[in-house]
Amino acid sequence: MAFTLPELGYAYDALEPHIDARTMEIHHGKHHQGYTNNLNNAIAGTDLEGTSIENILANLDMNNGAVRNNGGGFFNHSLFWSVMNPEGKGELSGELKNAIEAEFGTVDAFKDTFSKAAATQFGSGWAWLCVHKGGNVSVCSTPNQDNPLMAGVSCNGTPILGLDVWEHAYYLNYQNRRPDYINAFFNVINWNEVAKRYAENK
Ligand code: MN3
Repeated sequence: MAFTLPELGYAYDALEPHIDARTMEIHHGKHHQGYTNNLNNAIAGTDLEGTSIENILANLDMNNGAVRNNGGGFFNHSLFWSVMNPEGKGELSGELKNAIEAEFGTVDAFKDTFSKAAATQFGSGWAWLCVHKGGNVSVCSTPNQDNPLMAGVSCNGTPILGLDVWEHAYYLNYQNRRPDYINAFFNVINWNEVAKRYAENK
């Protein structure tokens, strides 16, 4: 059973003005489709075919560039689409908010930490909010399509919120202004989905 490109769950223009429709269309339809196709090609005929993406990443040979880059790309974008929705839908509350305040002090301090992780990731990569067994949360970033599920990566935990800071994620609308894109992301976070992932993985 090959991996398939997940549906967005909202229209390409649903995140405007924060993330523009053309960027979403190319990002989902071209970039994510490409990672999906290349992942399927990389695992075809191997023991990895038919296993879950989480299993593939947790047992990854970091020297296997095709699976590392495309498996990461497949998982990371699937998470990314799911943790966004149109502005004004859902807010941070409940046990996830408590965990964030326990770790960072305030929600604003969390946003600062997450924004810094996203802004200072040199070149292409991702910023993450992760949950650990017991319920603690942490923030980290990874280069390229790496993610915290990979055993060979310096940050760990289960990612429950991710922000793509590759230039392809923002360049059409924001050009070199990555900090503006990061600020805009906070307007479209689907906190209900992040809270669900927190509860499932704490
Ligand atoms: Mn991307």
